[in-house]
Amino acid sequence: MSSSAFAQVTISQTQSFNFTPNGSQSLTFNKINGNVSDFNDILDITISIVFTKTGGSLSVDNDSAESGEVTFTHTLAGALNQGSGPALIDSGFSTGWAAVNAISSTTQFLEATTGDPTDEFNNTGLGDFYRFDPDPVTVASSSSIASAVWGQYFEATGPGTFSWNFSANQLTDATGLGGLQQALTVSQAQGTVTVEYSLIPEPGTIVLATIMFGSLGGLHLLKRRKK
Ligand SMILES: [Ca+2]
Ligand SMILES: [Ca+2]
Repeated sequence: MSSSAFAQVTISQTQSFNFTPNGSQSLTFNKINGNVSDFNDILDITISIVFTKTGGSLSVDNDSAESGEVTFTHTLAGALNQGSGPALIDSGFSTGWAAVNAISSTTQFLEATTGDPTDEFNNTGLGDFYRFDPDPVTVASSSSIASAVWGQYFEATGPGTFSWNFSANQLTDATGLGGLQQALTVSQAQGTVTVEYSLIPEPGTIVLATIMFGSLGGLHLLKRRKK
């Protein structure tokens, strides 16, 4: 095994969420114990989101006198929010990667209204009605955090934690005809957020070095590599 194979440590933490929109869930992660300057090298901080929307529905009652194609859209708009936690600014100085939309859509032909009241939603079960039950949708997003804010992920005085929250809002739309009455049920928001620290510990300064190298021989290899 080469010395470089010893050198890099990747610490991965994953937290899961599962809630009913509209809402949010707090996710707590560990900071790295030490100052940024305690480390020989910080290679990367990567955050990954996997977001799944399951269930929910969108029903449409066409109350217009016209028939035609109607496009149903059933979206769960998710976002990882910084709150009081470390900045979510990526290496392109954007936070846009932290917003994830799980989108389902279908286009259906609806008949003209069938005699039901034209000022309210009715489940007629006839040709002017359709219920869209979308399949589960999973979207993923991942980004490397800007080095300018890496210090926010470290705790100089010892082990520390931080919390972000993941939020999800249900959005629906039906377009194509006038007089469309809509009724919806919300999806469930489920998924994970993973924080990965890739770094090279400074020998002797932190527990991480012991865990990774397990012996003085390993530490010696790292020291030699730095010369
Ligand atoms: Ca109708
Ligand atoms: Ca109606």
